[in-house]
Amino acid sequence: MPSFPVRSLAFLCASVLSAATANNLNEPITLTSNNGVLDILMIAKPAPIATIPGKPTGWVFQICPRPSDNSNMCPAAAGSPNYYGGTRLQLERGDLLKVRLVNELPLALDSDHASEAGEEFLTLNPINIHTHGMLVSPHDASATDPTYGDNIFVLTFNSANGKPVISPHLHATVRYDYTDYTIQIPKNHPSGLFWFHPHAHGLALNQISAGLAGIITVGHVSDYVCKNLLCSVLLPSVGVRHIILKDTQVLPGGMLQTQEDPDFSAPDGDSDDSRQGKAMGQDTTPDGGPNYENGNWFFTLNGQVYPSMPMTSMAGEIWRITNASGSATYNLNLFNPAQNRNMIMQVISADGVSISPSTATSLTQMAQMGGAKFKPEACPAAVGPLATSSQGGLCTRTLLLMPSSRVEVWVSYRNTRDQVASAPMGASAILRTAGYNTGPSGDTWPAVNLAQVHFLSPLQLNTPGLLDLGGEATSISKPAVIASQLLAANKAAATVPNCKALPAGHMRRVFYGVPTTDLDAFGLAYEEIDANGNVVGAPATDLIPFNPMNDSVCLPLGPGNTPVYERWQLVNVATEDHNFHIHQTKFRVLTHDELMGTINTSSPIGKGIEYDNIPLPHSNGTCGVNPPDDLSNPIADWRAGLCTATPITVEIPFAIAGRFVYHCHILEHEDGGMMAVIQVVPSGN
Ligand SMILES: [Cu+2]
Repeated sequence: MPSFPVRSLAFLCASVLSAATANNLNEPITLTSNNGVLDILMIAKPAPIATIPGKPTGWVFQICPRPSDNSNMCPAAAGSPNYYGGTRLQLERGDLLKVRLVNELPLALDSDHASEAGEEFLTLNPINIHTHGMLVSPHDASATDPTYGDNIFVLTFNSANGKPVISPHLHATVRYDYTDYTIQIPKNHPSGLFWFHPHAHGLALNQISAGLAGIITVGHVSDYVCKNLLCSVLLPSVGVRHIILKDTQVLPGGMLQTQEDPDFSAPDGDSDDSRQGKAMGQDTTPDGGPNYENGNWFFTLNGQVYPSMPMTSMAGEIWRITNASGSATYNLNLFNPAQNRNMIMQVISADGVSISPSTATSLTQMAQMGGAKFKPEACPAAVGPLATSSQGGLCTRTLLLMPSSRVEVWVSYRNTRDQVASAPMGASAILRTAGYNTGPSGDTWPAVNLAQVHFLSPLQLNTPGLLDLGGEATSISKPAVIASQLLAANKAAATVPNCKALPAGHMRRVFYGVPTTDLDAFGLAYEEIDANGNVVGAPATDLIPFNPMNDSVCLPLGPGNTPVYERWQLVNVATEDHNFHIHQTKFRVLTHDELMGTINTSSPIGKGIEYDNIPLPHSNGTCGVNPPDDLSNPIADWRAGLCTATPITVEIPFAIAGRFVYHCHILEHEDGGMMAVIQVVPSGN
């Protein structure tokens, strides 16, 4: 019977492979710029999601090259493109991104905020787009150029849905059916991973939860990975994957719920098979909410539920991961069942821009650089002659991705000593989110197994312990060069009377929390502090929900429209986590030592890690929840020492003029008011 084991092995391999290929993770649909231009039609429309059981109808961006007949229809596509998974726009530095955004969305019938006074227009489902993380102009349309930049103060309505009643809440230029955008990418824009999504205040959660998001890649991984000769020889053997994380709730009747409810599913202590790519609806909710029993909450990669990821590259893979969920936080790890622990991964970039680990000399500094997104570990040394090559690398076993976070990691099989090694036959791992609780008054995001990883290829012999990072993506993106590249747009930006620079040594302080006037809302508060931490001018008294008529922060660019560096202290007085995101720039988290020193404007963007969103951990204590009625003022409580917050101070270079926003990127909170306007004006000389 010598042939039996061979035949059975062959049969086994064939069946494993066919099962795997059935749901292998596909790359997103990709559109690439040509001769410096990417000119696309982006149609927001309803479509069945074929990759989710029951094929619920979501809202997707159908994207195609701009038709030569100038029509607003994409030609019929072959096959059944997975638009829900998300499209990738591949650009080069210096490119022009031209978008015609078309609104063919249906009414938004389950929008919570549409029932609020003055916000009824949200039912009409207006849309816009934001290029998240990009250093580009938010310019307005002008007499000579009817197109918009990365500007969220324009809303495109589908005229088939009717016309809005104009109210003060309608804080945008109203357009119908389509809007043209022209977004110039500076020549020194960092290479890396960014994304695009709608930014209509009050509807952002609904539209993104329904599927409206995709990614933007600028340049190439080789711009910042493997800049030395040894590593560059290896790079062609490193696979690259783009992973867009989305989540969507499907009600018991099969309808997709756009108003995502964090209480859709009960927390799950055990990791049973029912959580492969989805969490079940629960039959009771602690706050007496709807009954979601027999509903499903899908957690997809590129729109696919619990796909397989066969790793066939000879030197591992770089995963470019985007959290494109509306409100969900992912606490990612790669679990190796045979070793019963989470595998170590090298961090290549955070929020799309490569990190510069060479500036960190200790794990402590790395931890400060990493903030709360990574628990950094030294990268294990390689086996053999390349044993010293792990100097300076940042490795981790967990990735805390709050909404809008991106991370790039290098993944390869690891032996029991965490060293890069050839995988034994049949080695596999599970990409999973371990679940995350955002605080006493926060949300509990479920633990879900997201994908199966199969290590199928023996490792190339000369694979080092970590990939060399050149850091070019950050070192080229000097704010002064960005400002000079965008000089014309900066000069043309609107001016504001009495807009004054922040005095040297002063900081802006932004509070996050719940307004005393509306416990169902979210708000920010603003004040200025001097070098001794004393409040200058009007102190913040209460959290304020978003008011587009109130531009809380204004600053002019420096002489000759050069960048201005500011420090902002972010104070979360709420009993749940939030995060900080600001448009049109990136920022560094200051270490304690840096905070004690003075601003160093020659210290480039490019030192450490450049973020566009960071977690703000919840306060501990009783701010905002004091007797007799549990309605105390959280800011007053904080000043009285009733809670401890963990203020995070960031250094922000402002190089781009215009009107834009900063906000919490948990979109339930942003839609609920946790957003404010900032205006950067030209210097006038
Ligand atoms: Cu928040």
